[in-house]
Amino acid sequence: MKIKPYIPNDTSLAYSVGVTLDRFIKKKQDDFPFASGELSQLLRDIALAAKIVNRETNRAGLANIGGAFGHTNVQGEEQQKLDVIANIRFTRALTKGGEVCAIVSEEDDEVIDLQNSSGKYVVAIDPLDGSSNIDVNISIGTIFSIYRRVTPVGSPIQLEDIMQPGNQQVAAGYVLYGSSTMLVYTTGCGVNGFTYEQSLGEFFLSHPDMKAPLSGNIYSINEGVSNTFSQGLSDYITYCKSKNYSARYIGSLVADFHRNLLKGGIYIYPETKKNPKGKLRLLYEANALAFIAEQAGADATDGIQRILDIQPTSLHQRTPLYIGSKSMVDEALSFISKKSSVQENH
Ligand code: AHM
Ligand code: MG
Repeated sequence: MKIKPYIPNDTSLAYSVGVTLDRFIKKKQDDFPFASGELSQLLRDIALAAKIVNRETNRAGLANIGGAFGHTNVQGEEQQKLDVIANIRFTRALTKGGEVCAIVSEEDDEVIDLQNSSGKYVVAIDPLDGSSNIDVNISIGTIFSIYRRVTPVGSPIQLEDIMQPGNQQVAAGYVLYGSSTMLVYTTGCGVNGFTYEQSLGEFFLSHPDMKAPLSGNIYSINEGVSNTFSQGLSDYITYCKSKNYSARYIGSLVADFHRNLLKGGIYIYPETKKNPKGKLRLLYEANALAFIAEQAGADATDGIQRILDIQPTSLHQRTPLYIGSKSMVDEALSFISKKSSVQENH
């Protein structure tokens, strides 16, 4: 009997589906011999909830789960049914896993204490961002940040476990429910993206070691409220137009961010008359994307300081956000700072 070694046959007829998210997480864990595996499990829990939310979003038009829920959340925004469903799904997954002691969610007024003092991690999450886009079949997303608690494991959670600046994140990511569903995450060693293969029920590595272009020609901002922009920001937008940059704004942060990360561009949500401190939330929107941006070689600031260095003072704190290709963020900042110093001189 002859024994024949297996030689992979890389034909285009049977394309290779590659590395699953599970296998990738396990491989990364093995790189750290003292890792306990809890963070890996936590990432898997999030991926599982993402698959369920993906299923719910895909059938939203059929299952009477589109539309408003009839309540507003703590920020006074109308909750969609899918906001509530996604919040339940992620909370359940994070509770069952046992690695998490507390959750901060856009959909809950207070911190959720999971009464699991042996959990090492705190998760801040926007379960379904851009949810006003659900009913019109436009991409939406989930955004999450993971922190290690600072108080000893085994003791009750404290505010200091929750109110950590973004530079303390141990992992962060987003799920984009778009033309395909993707999960993109970082643990501080680069950024990797996984595409969901529906028929196999698995995320596969599709975007290894993602790097943002240093520059780009896309600017993403809600220009409908430009009459309340600062002079510096208005000048920057005029500059973008003079350079024939493309305006692209979906109104779903994850989708706008993801496109700009791949193609090169800047996303801006500034201070406006309606949202004097910006609209986006520091703990579960800006921080996660800022961590990913920096890990991919891009930048994120509030116009004055690095997003990741902002010390949070309240749970649902908002922040202006300038995020994207490094040189575009620098350019935007140079316009903004010029005008604010002129105004200060008056
Ligand atoms: P949400 O968390 O209530 O969904 O709001 C966040 C969304 C972002 O996804 C998006 O970029 C922004 O709000 C759009 O706001 P606007 O309609 O003011 O431009
Ligand atoms: Mg949101």
